[in-house]
Amino acid sequence: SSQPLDLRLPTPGCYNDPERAGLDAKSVFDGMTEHLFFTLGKLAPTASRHDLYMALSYAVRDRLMMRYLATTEAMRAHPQKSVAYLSAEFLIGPQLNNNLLNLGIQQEAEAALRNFGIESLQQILDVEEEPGLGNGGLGRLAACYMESLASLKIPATGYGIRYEFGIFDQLIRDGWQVEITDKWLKGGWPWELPQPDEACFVGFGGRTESYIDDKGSYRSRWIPAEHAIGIPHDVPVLGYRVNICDRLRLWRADATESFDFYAFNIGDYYGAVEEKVGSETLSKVLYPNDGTDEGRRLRLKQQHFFVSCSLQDMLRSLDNRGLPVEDFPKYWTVQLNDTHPAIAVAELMRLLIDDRHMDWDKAWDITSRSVAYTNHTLLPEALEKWDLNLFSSLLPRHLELIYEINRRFLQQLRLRYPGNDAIQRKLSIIDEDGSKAVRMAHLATIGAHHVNGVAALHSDLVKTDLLPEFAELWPEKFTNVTNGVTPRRWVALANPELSTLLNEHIGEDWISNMENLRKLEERQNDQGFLEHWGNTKLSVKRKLASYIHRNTGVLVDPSTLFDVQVKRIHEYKRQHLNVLQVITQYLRIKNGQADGMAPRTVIFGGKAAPGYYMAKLIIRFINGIAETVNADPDMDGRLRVVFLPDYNVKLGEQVYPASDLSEQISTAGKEASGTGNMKFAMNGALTIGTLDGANVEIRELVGAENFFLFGKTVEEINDLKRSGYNPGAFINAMPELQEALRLIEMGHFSNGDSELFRPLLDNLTGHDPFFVMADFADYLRAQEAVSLAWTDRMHWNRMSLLNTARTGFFSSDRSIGEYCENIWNVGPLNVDITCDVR
Ligand code: B1H
Repeated sequence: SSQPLDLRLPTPGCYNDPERAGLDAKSVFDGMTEHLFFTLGKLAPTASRHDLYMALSYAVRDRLMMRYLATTEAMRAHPQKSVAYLSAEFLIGPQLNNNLLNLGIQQEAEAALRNFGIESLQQILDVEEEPGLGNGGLGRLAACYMESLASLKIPATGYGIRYEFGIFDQLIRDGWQVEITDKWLKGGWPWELPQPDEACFVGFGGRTESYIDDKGSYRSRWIPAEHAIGIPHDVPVLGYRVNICDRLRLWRADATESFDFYAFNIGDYYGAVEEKVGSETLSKVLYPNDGTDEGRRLRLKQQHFFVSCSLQDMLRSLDNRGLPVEDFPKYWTVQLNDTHPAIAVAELMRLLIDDRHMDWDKAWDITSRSVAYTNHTLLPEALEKWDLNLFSSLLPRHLELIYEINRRFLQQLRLRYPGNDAIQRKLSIIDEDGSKAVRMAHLATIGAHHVNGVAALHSDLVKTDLLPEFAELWPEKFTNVTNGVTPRRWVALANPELSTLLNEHIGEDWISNMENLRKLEERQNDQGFLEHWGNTKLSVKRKLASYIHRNTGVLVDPSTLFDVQVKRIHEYKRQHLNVLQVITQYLRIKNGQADGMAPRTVIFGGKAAPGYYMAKLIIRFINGIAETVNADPDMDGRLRVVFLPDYNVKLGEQVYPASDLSEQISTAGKEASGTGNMKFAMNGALTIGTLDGANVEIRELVGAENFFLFGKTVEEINDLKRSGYNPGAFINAMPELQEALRLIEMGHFSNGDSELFRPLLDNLTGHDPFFVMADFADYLRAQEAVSLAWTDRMHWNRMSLLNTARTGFFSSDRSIGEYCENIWNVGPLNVDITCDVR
């Protein structure tokens, strides 16, 4: 594989077509060669795959810079409104292939690699580590939205945190989850550009004081006890085949020696080092919100840290362009991705009032015209509340401002509802029941011009159940934007086999206008095409089967029905409902009652929060069933159970395209939207699901006849709750379920250990908080309908095709279009690529 070294410098200046300059295979090869030699210090003949990955990535990053700088330059020369998407999580996934796709140089890169003796691009893509800077759907949504913003040519910055360690890596040992530190930066990450010149200072703790300014006015100021410094690390986000390249600006907390500290403690060198070490831990790791006291304290610090840096950065961008601070809402629209960045409401007020000496009304006008809030959950445990003592010790000035925001808000309430003290207590930002706390959802709702939920059903529930009084007070504030996912990553990139088929039959236009998938409906009765459709799926399933064999040792048959549930492990998502159903199938096979049952490969994947015992036990449960089922010769050719370790974006890209059946089985009212459900459906999987989150809209769009519905509705669940739910009554009516529970209790799936799964059994037969028993019979019925449908493969393929054809609505381009139109009031930016920026 040794190649002659090519050390020529890149040709400077323009080519005939500046938009395609440097994007031919030869240029990519030259760029790689340069980077191998100069950036990586390697010679081509001895370069490892990782070296080649790095060299190609740097060469690709270079090729983003023209568009990236042209976008920045256009925004400097012709300022217009830009989106600031504030999110504690951005689960961006692997970058190389996405950038190749959006630039349109996948084949050129493959050709360049051949010159280094690499046969397929995939071999290099496999080397890439993904940054796990998020937990699940919420973080991945932020990443899809950034990609769509760029593809729609909307100027935008995603602001977040550059965690040194993202979500843990998951190992499975003896069936249990083991967490390993995610060292995603260890091999070097070529996609970021640190910008130390644009660092920002952020304070914590200390006290506030009043003073009289030089104009004789009384003012407050904050004297923080410590500081952190935020260093921006910018990741270019290129749109699909456009000249806009937006930016993800992730803040890393760095060491500080504050000026005060220097002045007063100049002798205390080791003390200074300690403060440095302390502030370096700020962006160290992604925290769950249910952690220890110290974990919670650090989480609030992280939130304030990245929000303050980001708002300072936005204000500075106005200063730099000579734009007045009063015009903030004209140039920035600030979206809060859940309440994690909700401190922005108080921090923007502080920056305007304390630093810019603006009066309250003006500052509030600017803040409330700029900020909007997306709610992502109704689960009480996920609604952020900060203990008042913790809050005041970290952010004393913000608490003062929040009290004033609250005082004015409660005054407004008193006028509207005279004498109604109950409503004041209920809506106050300060929770006074029990130990006092700051309710971040109330702060966000009061400060925002729009509040949206993430699916039609969820947005209704936000209005009726979560914030009903706020919705009555400000009906026009509340709206819905149903989530979406990017068709670039989740179809074009993840499913090249399907993409090729689509491109051949309906053209490539669906990639930027996904509603064009409707054209597929014309083929729904074309036998030949449906066969082709099925064979395409089969070939993708073969790849996943090979991955499963390599990574779990389990041999699975690609011709069986791939029945998949991948998502975070949580009781409300009800992986245990799925497992119980699998046990029933196992029993039916054992008892010779499995006629007409589709042969299945049941696949699970997902991480459990490290402190969530029941979720970890569910993983152990899945693995216990897998072990027993897969070892039983009676199950050969009929049933396999697989738990895929370390589910992440990269693995998702292999799983969604290879799935036949998508399990979306949460308790109605609990899953705000779901986004995996959309990725499955657009890749032609059929859904078995409850009327929850976006499932409702998926079913409406694909047609009830192409969706396997089961389970109680939100109303029925509420009725059950009201009348005193008793899972025992449901269990008694189902002999098969009793038999399954008895086997578990006997230790049949735990090598005779009858204690192992007891907490799970006690939970299900006792309170059953997520109504698993209540939905079991109907779930089983729906799974039988799945089996029956699978026997008529042409019909199945037709339903599959219709799922793909009718799910264009779930493109994040549509979601972002709605945000732009209804919430942000922003439009596209046109950028010409010329040589001027170089
Ligand atoms: C969603 C979260 C979330 N909702 C707390 N809420 C977190 C809450 O680290 N924390 O503390 C992290 C994440 N995540 C998900 O958002 C919903 O459950 C999904 O239904 C939805 O599709 C997704 C995107 O809107």
